[in-house]
Amino acid sequence: MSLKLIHFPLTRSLRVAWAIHELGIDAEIETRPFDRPKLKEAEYLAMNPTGKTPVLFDGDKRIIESVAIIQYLSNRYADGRLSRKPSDSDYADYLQFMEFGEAGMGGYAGMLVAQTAILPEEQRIEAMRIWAINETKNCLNFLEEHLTGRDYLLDEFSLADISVGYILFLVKVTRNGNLMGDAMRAYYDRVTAREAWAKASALAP
Ligand SMILES: N[C@@H](CCC(=O)N[C@@H](CS)C(=O)NCC(=O)O)C(=O)O
Repeated sequence: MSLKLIHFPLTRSLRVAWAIHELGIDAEIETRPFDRPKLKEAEYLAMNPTGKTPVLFDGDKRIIESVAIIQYLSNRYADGRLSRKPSDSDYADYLQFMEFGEAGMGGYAGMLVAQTAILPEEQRIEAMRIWAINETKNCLNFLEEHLTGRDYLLDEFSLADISVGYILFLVKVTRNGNLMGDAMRAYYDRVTAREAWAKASALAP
């Protein structure tokens, strides 16, 4: 096995670094500064032609898409730990929340990041900012209801918490944590108190 993650702090590669530590997988993590223009240069495009982060290499095999990568790592290198199988009773919830973290919330969170943090103020569009906030709130309300009275999205910590937990991190770092309800805040504190999160989020170039 020769696994290598190209990691950029704060970005979706954090999901992968977090999963690597949770699963105790032996992988090289090459950490680079998150410099968006560099992701569009030939050296990086040769690794990930979409110019996005993350990218993981398993020998010659390249994989992009953070949620796909963490499932790959669990199923191929950790006996499916933190994943669920079709025969498991919580399989439907598992799939739902794995997808909800990125397909459901990722686009809105990305818009939130752009419209409240990344874009210079003069390039922000107020209607887009409000749209991103409202759609994010809608997603957070769904999670708030599900998490009320629960510690994790499933009965125990799983990859679904890594998928959703990372997006909540984006909501927090863009100073939109006020959109989160009480159950969500407690949940965020719980998942980010984990040792694997601490190790992954401390990675620096
Ligand atoms: N769905 C993809 C999203 C990848 C993505 O949008 N990554 C962002 C960072 S979190 C990125 O590379 N942004 C750079 C850019 O858009 O220029 C995944 O989960 O891997």
